[in-house]
Amino acid sequence: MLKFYHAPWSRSSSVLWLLEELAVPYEIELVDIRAKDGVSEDYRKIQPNKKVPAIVHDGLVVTERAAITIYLADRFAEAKLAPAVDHPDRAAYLTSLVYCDSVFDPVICADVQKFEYTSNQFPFGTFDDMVANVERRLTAQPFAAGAHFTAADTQLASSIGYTMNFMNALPERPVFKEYLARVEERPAHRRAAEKDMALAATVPFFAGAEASS
Ligand SMILES: N[C@@H](CCC(=O)N[C@@H](CS)C(=O)NCC(=O)O)C(=O)O
Repeated sequence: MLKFYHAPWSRSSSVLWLLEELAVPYEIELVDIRAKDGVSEDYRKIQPNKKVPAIVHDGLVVTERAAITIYLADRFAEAKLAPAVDHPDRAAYLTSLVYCDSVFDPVICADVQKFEYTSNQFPFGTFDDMVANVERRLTAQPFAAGAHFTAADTQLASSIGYTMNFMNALPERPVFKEYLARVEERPAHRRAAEKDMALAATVPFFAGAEASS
């Protein structure tokens, strides 16, 4: 059984969506990343920085969201969520997928933390360049890798949705909203969102927030 280390409403939620898209059996191991005393030290033997997501599949540990997404979509290739290695869409697929965690995510974090920097000081470049790039790509094509939904969309759409709708960190653009509308109507997305909502209700941090609101 594939074991999935997850925290609801976090970066691992895109992997939950992907698992629902792949329709493979999996078992969730909740990691309480919002625990008052921090994540249990035991978890470090799975994920060296004690972060989610992580998976264990056939006795192999995979960490880092981009690696997990690539691994799962390739291992469960029958779901057709990863262009084959010799398919022309593979280039845009890998580029978009890795971009989410190597550029999009750090750029947003730097902006939220009000870092002042120039593009050549960090490998991820500037906020304006990132927003312009994502906007340009989604104007040119309906999905992250081209004409078809792929595993790269579980990451890109999760990143856009969370940072634009919940963090208000990404500027609202019609093309981002249209893209989210396209992908979020997928049954697997709805199933994952419902599962995440139910899981969040079991997390003391969110239960406490509800009680005090
Ligand atoms: N580089 C990691 C980052 C994952 C990450 O930042 N996860 C956050 C959740 S959104 C986390 O586990 N935070 C808990 C902590 O830092 O203690 C990846 O891509 O998988």
